[in-house]
Amino acid sequence: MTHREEFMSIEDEDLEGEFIMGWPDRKRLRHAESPDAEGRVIYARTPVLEQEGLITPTEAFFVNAQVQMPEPVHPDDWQVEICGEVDNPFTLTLEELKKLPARTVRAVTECAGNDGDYFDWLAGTTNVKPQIARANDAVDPNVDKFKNNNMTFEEMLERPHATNLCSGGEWTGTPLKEILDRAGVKSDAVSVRLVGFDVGTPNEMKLYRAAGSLDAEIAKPGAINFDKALPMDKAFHEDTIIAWAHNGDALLHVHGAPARAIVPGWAGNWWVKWLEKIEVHDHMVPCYHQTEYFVLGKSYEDPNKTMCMELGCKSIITWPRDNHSPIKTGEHLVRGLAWSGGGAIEKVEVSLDSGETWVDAHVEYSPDKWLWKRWSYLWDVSKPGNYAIMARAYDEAGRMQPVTEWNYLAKHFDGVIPSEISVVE
Ligand SMILES: Nc1nc2c(c(=O)[nH]1)N[C@H]1C(S)=C(S)[C@@H](COP(=O)(O)O)O[C@H]1N2
Ligand SMILES: [Mo]
Repeated sequence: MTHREEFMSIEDEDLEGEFIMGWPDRKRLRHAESPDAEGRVIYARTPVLEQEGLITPTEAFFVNAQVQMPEPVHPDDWQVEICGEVDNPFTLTLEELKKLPARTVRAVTECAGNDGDYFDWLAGTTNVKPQIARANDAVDPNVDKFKNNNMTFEEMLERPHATNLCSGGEWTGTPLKEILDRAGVKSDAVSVRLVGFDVGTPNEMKLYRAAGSLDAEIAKPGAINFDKALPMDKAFHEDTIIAWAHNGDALLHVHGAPARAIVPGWAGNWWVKWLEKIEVHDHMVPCYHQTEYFVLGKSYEDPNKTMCMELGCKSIITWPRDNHSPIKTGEHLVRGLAWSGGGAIEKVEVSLDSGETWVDAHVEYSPDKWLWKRWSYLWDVSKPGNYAIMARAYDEAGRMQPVTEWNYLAKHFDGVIPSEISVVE
């Protein structure tokens, strides 16, 4: 057997042979892709359980878009317009944008709907426990239908659990503040509307499902550009940037090239991709994806719905997971990731007895407050039996996981999910 044959015959699913640059190598992380009819990726999940380190490689970074992916625009043909309640409206080409003072920010991007199905599992309304997918798990074949607003209510109910929609990235761009300061924002400004050049009709079935009935009177905006209106203080935050680079390279089309917004701490939907307009307003613009789609509330009729803004405080156990059972008595490294919309993670606690007692996990040092941190706990288990292992995170804002209550659209899930593990001799 040649080395090549030997390497390619490895059957361990984590070590499936691959050749990189002509050399045998272990399997590398890639996202699980959902393509459209033309084979172009329109959705992809990060293999978050298998990730090493803090930065998700670009080939493994999740991809999401609320409506259809737009056709790409050549960077030389692109410009962004700054207008509205400003003294000096102007446009910027990519070259001009790059001449402004730049900043690099490392942060977690998490989709507001990530792992939302756990809300119902924790509430006990379903006993089908959702699972965070592994790299090899199949993806949703119906994403195209969903994005084209072409999905039936039944298909909506059958949709797989929305999971693995979070990644860690390094983004380089221009602080939005630098752009706004040059435009001279008027004193009555309240919000900065960021507009993408992608256009589409939002999916209706998701709102019908959340409202609980096809008779509900849901908002139907028709074909719209994806847009979000940032409140002034977040727009002027030094880490809110208009990025043209991701993980050391130019942005990919799927991530919003030529330039997109980075809004650390706030859910992915604020991170407007394919930016074409920055519009300052003297009121909070009622963008559809702000008033209807990304809101927190007790029900569709709730008169006190609030727009989704910063994420909660969250940890996940990446090992062991339910499907690793049974494991043997002895030493095991319980490990995971923790992040928060409120800033740096300060502490992670682990429970090995279903939440009765908690011990401090080791939290790895990281200088980046918006990025997740790795944590671990060396567990020496001598008694066979069934264990529920839990983790909970604390952030610098003094918040403890979980922060977010059950809400009818299942957004910003940050609950504590036990890993249910049986230990054998
Ligand atoms: N223009 C535009 N920007 C968008 C969206 C969109 O549909 N259109 N989707 C948002 C959502 S819901 C998420 S979770 C993130 C995903 O970013 P990514 O695909 O780079 O991971 O982009 C956000 N920015
Ligand atoms: Mo999202």
